Amino acid sequence: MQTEQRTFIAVKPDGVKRGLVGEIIKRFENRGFKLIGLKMVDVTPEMAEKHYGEHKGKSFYNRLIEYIQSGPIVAMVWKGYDVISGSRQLMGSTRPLEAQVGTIRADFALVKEYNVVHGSDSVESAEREIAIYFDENELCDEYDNMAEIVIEKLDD
Ligand code: DAT
Ligand code: MG
Repeated sequence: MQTEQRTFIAVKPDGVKRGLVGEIIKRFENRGFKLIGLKMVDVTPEMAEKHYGEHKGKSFYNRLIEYIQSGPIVAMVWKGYDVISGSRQLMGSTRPLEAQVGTIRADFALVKEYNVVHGSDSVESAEREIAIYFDENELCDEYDNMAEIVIEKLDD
């Protein structure tokens, strides 16, 4: 069953440096998802540790925390039907060489350490991650866009 959700998406520092922000946003827009929050952020150590808390203790944790602070990210909130799994599908597998061609990670990345984009993996992590980067009053949901049209079609 399709449900309306919100998710946290970030263009990671490598994606920003490589000029992939527009390309990534375009793919989410094309899919029919609705952009409700957007900003550039220099991630602080506190934000990085909150964001990746689930990976604390793993061998790659320190590098991951460093990497997410290695330049600004573009932090976004997207809304839509099944946007959490839909955005994971658009992003592709964590390991770019295992991702399907046509996904962001397969098309623009080679290694998991620099895989260009982040997306929440569950409703709980989405709400937790949104709260790290946005105040609720920074989210703009009061406008009609393509996502509304897609949702109407689903209801037919
Ligand atoms: P995803 O970003 O697909 O949700 P994840 O949550 O398992 O993947 O991991 C977060 C990020 O950490 C991932 O995008 C890249 C990095 N990462 C994951 N597993 C790794 C590993 N074994 N070695 C190095 N970096 C890793
Ligand atoms: Mg993850």
